[in-house]
Amino acid sequence: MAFNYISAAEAASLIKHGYNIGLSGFTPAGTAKAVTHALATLAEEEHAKGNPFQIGIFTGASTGDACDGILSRAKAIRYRAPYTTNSDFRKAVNGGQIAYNDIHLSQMAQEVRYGFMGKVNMAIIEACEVTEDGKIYLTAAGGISPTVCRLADQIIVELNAAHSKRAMGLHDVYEPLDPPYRREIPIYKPSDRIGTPYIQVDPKKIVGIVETNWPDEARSFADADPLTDKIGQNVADFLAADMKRGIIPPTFLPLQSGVGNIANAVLGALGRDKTIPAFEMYTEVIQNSVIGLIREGRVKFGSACSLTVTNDCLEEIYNDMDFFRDKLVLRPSEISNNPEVVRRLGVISINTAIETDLYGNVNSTHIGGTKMMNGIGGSGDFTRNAYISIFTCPSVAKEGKISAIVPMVSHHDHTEHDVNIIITEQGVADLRGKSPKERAQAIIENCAHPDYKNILWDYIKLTDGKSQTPQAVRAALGMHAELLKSGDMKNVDWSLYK
Ligand code: 0RQ
Repeated sequence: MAFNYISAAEAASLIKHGYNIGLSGFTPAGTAKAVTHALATLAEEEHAKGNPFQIGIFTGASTGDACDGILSRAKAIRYRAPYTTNSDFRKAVNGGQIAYNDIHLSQMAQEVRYGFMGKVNMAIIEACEVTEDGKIYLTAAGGISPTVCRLADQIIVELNAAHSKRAMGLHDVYEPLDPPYRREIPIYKPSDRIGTPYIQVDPKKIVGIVETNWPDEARSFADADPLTDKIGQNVADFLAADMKRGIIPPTFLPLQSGVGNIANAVLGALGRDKTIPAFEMYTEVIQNSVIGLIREGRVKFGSACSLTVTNDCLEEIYNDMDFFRDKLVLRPSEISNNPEVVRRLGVISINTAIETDLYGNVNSTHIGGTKMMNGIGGSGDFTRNAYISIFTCPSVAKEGKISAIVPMVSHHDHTEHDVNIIITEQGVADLRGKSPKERAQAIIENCAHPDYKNILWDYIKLTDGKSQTPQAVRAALGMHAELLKSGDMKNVDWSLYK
């Protein structure tokens, strides 16, 4: 069947006010860019004419400025799920202009299938190749593309020449059946492939192909600094010690690691620590550091949802596919982050906290309990099901005016039942096998910044000190209240709560 090659503006004109669009991508990797750009222009034109124009967006994780940024500035987004990192989107969400549904990334595709978020009218999928019989070959991310392609009434393909056709074969596309017909997901090791390297669609649903040459908006991360280096080293030392005492098998276990500078520093430290054997990754995002470790033979295999790497790194991978082909696989997010598989493989998860409380509850999403930062991402998918779940963060933020260790988190993402280890630059709190009161001791002594240790112990004195989880309910958010009042948690006056 001959496809209809159209411009991005023509493609955008097929999208109507009120539509829900399903986008490819996971992080800025592999997201649609050209049609969303044109859609922002269309929305602005419609708004100028006094017409409403807003859409719902279903995607894999964060996108880039060419989607979340430009569409939120154009006031074109009514609803969006899941994770995002864009600052303009964040402003619009916290300003009450966008309905944002921050769900676990592994659940996104199935909740769309279950109909929780409404119909998918149009899928916009970035591809490196599409065949006349309807095989779509994705670029740098799996995301929720298989699901939205199947559910959408119509599909637009952004055929992006910035992604080499050598990406063909990177993907393992697999969509589980829904209950009551779902079976086990037959992945028994990170390198298992269980699907096809393409998405098969009915070619009649492809209403247009937009040819582009638009590189991913890859972020490069800051070089490791002494703080992130120390956190990374603490993680590596902790894992090496756990292996030495036989908790982690000598073959090691697959790792998952979140996104960002700390994650990069952690992987750097793990790569350098030769007491840890070469390991595999069963993770959601592969960053530059992992590619380096694959080249060095320190990472044997990487299973992920996306290659969130800089463009020169991506180019390097595409140019050397003969080397990488049996060392990398990209999966849809419901498989890369699948709780069943994570638990079966015994994945060690490493994610980032905004704040953690004395008992091991973690807030990864909200500043001050109300303002959305990014979202939960895949951190919950992995944490709840991990062999060992680790959270890292600097012990303080904003020049020490904020302690990341607080009496009670201002928002709960990961509960005390799921969090095993907390690591800051100060040290490691091993919460495994401990009661809440024992956890508080470990967290204050090993993880809190020295400026806050006495403040936290003084808080404990306000409690009865005996209950299962000692809290002084009125004072529990006292450090947050002080931050709002004076701008520095250190000024908290516990006598006000006696
Ligand atoms: O503020 O941007 O003004 O400098 O938060 O913090 O330390 O630069 O760290 O970029 O890794 O972000 C948890 C948000 C950390 C991120 C979070 C302020 C701090 C700074 C950013 P500035 P850093 P990061 C992966 C899996 C979601 C869960 C997860 C995240 C800014 O890692 O979104 O891991 N995680 N998902 O100053 C007030 C505090 C603060 C604070 C930090 N306690 N109070 N501000 N900040 N702590 C994603 C995927 O699944 C794809």
